[in-house]
Amino acid sequence: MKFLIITKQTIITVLLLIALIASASVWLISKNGSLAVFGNTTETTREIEMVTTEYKTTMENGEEMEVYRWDPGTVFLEVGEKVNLNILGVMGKEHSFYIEGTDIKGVVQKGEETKVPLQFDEKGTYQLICHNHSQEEDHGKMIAYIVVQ
Ligand SMILES: [Cu+2]
Repeated sequence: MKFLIITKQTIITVLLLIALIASASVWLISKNGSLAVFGNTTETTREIEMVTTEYKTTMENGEEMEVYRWDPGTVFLEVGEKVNLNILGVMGKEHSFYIEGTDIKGVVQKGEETKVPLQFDEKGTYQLICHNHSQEEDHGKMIAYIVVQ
């Protein structure tokens, strides 16, 4: 008999607990849902891998000719897109570079990767120019083309 009296209160308590857990679950699920939507709209940064390479040849007169290149020589970006240009120094000891028409500059050293964050507001072709290898005696200038479209 004593047990029955307690049961009435227990049922109410259990019902209240169930209601509390249910509403908490609904709140958590909706919260997770909105987080997922937020995650989908977060801007992502695209990674583009680039290396420094070299072409070498021996001319008919026995002279050696070498040129340094950025590889790939052309990269494509969307206006406003966030990109990390990761340049790994493979050939050549050092490449000091700048991107024409911007404040972006840096150095790529052999065996090291240089991360260059990019974001352009205007369409156009921007030249990634190496100071060290853009003289007339370098035969081919070391330039990559960043095409923003
Ligand atoms: Cu260079």
